[in-house]
Order: sequence, then C-alpha cells, then structure tokens
Amino acid sequence: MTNEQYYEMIRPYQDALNLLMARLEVFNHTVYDRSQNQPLHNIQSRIKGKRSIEEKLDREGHPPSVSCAKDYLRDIAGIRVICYFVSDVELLVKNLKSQSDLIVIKEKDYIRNPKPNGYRSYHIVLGVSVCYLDCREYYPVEVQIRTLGMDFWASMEHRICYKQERGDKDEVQQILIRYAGILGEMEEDFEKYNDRYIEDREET
Ligand code: 0O2
Repeated sequence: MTNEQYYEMIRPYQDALNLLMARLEVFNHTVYDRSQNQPLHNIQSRIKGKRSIEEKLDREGHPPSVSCAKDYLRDIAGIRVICYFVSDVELLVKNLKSQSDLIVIKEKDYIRNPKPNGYRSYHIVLGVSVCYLDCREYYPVEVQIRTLGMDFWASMEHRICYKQERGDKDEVQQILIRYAGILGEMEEDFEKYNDRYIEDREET
C-alpha cells in the first residue's frame, strides 16, 4: 500500500468518524437535564496508521493491500468513550442502537462478560452512513465504551502485559485480575453514592 493509496482509503473513514463524534457530543449535552453532570468524561478518536494496518493484516495472514484492509479490518476508524458509571455506558449503547441510520455490525459486551484476564469494556462496531454527491455508503467505526476505572486498568494492562512475552507473566496476570475486581467494587460504590445524591436532590 503506497502512502497515496493509504490517504485516499482513509478519507471516508475519517468522514464516518467525524459524523459519529458529532452524535456523541450531542448525546453528551442533551441526555440528562441541565442540573445533572454530563455522562461522558472524555471522547478520544483515531484513524489507524498505515503501518499498524499493514501489521494487523500480516498477523491475520492477509496481503497488506487496500482491498484487504477494507474487507477484513473493522477498526480503521476508532472511537473510545470514557464514561463515569456503568449506567452511563448502558445508556449510551442503548442510544446508539436506537439510531435508525446506524447499523450494528458487531458487538461484544466485556462488561457483562469480562475477559478471563479481567478486561472490561463494551465494544460495538457501527456502520455509519456517509453521503457524497452521487452515492451513499456505510463505513465501520469501532467504538469502545468504558468507565474511567476500566480505562485505567486497560491502559495499564496494555502497557505492562497485553500481547507481551515476559518471564513473570503469571504473577502480573494475577495482580491484574485482583485489581480489576477492586476497581469494579470501587465503581459500584461511587455509583451508589452518586445515585443517592441525585435521589436526595430530587426529593428536596
Ligand atoms: P491494540 O494494540 O489496542 O490495537 P479485532 O482485532 O478488533 O478485529 P476482536 O477479536 O473482535 O478483533 O477484538 P476485540 O476483542 O473486540 O478487541 C479489540 C480491541 O480491544 C483491541 O485491539 C484492544 O484495543 C482492546 N482489547 C481487547 N482485549 C483487550 C485486553 O485484554 N486488554 C487490553 N488492554 N485491551 C484489549 P487490538 O487490535 O487487539 O490491540
């Protein structure tokens, strides 16, 4: 894949990403009434780099061509949404799935079903419709939705363990599983206190 081919290929993915980012911003400032805080802590986005695309295709046994990238990769455009609470994640997922012009291509709920290593996150690949002068096409955008605690854990795990060979891997994995549990408990408590505060405020 030449640089020119790469930049040509990613253009509609960038358009799809921008459209979805705008939806998420709207969701963030309209979902709760003004007296409540916004549900999303932050939103990050990226277009997969040329080398990263080629390496992933190679790992999966495909030639590093534009057509293989389009056919086999669903994460060329990626968004990561960091929420405060699990209920915010659920609300956002429900909202995205209810939008009639978005197609759910693939969905993995690692919050209800955490990975054995402790990883928790909600992954959804959405087909976003991009309209041009003479055509309209759907492009996949991978959205990872997680809480602050899940993001902290996943970022650390990615840094010290994910896809790494290391002599003390068993020890590190045990520690990661333990901290995933602790973070989950912390989040449940924080959410409980937040709900209690909102209920008290609504009663007064
Ligand atoms: P990287 O280094 O982040 O780019 P896919 O690869 O998406 O086509 P699959 O199997 O459906 O295939 O992927 P899944 O399980 O939905 O995971 C996709 C992405 O989620 C990964 O991308 C990671 O970013 C993240 N992820 C999944 N499992 C873990 C985990 O155990 N720990 C951490 N820290 N992140 C995880 P990549 O391309 O594998 O990696």
